[in-house]
Amino acid sequence: SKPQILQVGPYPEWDEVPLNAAFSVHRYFEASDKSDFLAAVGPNVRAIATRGELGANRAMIEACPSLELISVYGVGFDAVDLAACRERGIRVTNTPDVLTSDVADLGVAMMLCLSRGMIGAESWVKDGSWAARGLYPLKRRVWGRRAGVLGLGRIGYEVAKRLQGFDMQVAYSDVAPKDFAADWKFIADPVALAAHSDFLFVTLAASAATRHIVGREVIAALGEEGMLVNISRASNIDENALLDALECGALGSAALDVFEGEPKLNPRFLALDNVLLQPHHASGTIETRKAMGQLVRDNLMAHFSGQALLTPVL
Ligand code: 8YV
Repeated sequence: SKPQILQVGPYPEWDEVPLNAAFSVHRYFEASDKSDFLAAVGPNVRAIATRGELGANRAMIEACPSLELISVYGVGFDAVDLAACRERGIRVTNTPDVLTSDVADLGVAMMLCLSRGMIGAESWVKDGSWAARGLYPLKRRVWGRRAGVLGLGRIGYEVAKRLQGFDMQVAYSDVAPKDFAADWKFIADPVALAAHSDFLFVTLAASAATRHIVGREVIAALGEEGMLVNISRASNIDENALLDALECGALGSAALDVFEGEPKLNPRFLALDNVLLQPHHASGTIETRKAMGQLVRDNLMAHFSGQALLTPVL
């Protein structure tokens, strides 16, 4: 009698237990033949529990004719086919707010880590270079320099606040100036923002409209001393343009938490020494992931008990 749900990707144990207690769960990620599995369980599925980066595509949604709700474990819902949901009146929820500060923290940590060369510096200690070769090469400061925030939403705002705390000069780009951002310079055009920045943070919700918004022009404007930090989605950046610029030094460096085709990434990234590569874990703290899992379940529970969804997208 428990509602049947489709679970697209794995969750931590602390989420699996209560999810399985409340629902009859079909574990898509464990099926060896995904389309056979969907054909078998799809007709009974009333909700999908997924993850930000996995989403739910049209084929999956169509295989579930009784689908009522998609509950996303993540703030980004770009991987959910919203058009397919709208056509059928399927509701969608995400997990905003609970992850904002952790995502901002990781973005700023990546900037500091890469600018000060902390990964290489640790190797310098561990491999004996400090004793054998002497002082570690000098790196670039962060405080006092110019930071651009592309997309001043919830996460961009928390990034900007932190950068201000580091005594950086903060500018931002968005569709319009924000009332709450009077301390920060508004620069509408992303290319102009990049030209004005030593560090450019990409904090935009991804959509078809933002695809490759960081393209060759933005990257060229950021320039050979500039650093790009991406804690949003890979699709916001033209990855080939980024790789070309990093390889020839037209862009100084990049700190990236997201990649096209992740968790596999373009091997060109692995050959670079002007990058900091992270495994899409900006929201990955125990505290935040527990809150995200709770919100996924609370939305499912609200739906099946006829209450208002807590954090609806659709
Ligand atoms: C992932 C994210 O969802 O919030 C988002 O949009 O991309 C992340 O929080 C997380 O890796 C869980 O799947």
